[in-house]
Amino acid sequence: MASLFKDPSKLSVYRDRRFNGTQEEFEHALKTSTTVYIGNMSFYTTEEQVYELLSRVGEIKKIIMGLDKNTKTPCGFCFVLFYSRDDTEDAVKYMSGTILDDRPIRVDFDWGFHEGRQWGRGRSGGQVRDEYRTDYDPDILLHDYPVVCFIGGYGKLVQKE
Ligand code: GTA
Repeated sequence: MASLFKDPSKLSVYRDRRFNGTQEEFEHALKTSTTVYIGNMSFYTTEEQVYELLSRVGEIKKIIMGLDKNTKTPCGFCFVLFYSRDDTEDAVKYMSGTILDDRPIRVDFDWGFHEGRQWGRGRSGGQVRDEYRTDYDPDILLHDYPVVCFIGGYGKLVQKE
């Protein structure tokens, strides 16, 4: 696992298309940031539950819940800001795949939270990938968990986060 963190291009397969900079700058941000993205969360998981779980790896500065931009309700992701880089790396190492509210969460390095990033970018208001839940896309599946799961009680079958 340690070697994974030495190569910034392998820190995350996710590339935020709204990051306003070069690939090098993006990779530098991933390598130094103290923010993680958590995906594949239940829509019913609360900030308190996230705090309870993630504070096991380190002291948390802030949690920002991801919200559906239309309904303003949680839509399955959040950002967790730590104080230290070591704790950030531990969150990715040890918390990814942990079951929270019956779902294996995905903890990913993030380039840093900015106002506006808390909103789902999908046309319906939620996350983009939820709108593709019946499609098979090997590129998206590669880095994820081989599970079929249900999104937060709405009973919609998704491939994965
Ligand atoms: N650090 O993995 C992540 C991550 N994700 C998935 C979202 N965010 C992430 N951050 C990190 N790691 O601030 C962040 C975003 C934003 C917030 C909400 O969460 O930076 P979103 O999920 O609603 O929108 O973001 P995003 O990130 O633009 O969507 P996604 O899923 O990556 O989609 C990117 C492109 O791939 C789109 O063009 C979409 O049409 C296409 N796509 C996505 N899923 C599929 C699929 N299954 N099949 C085909 N195409 C797909």
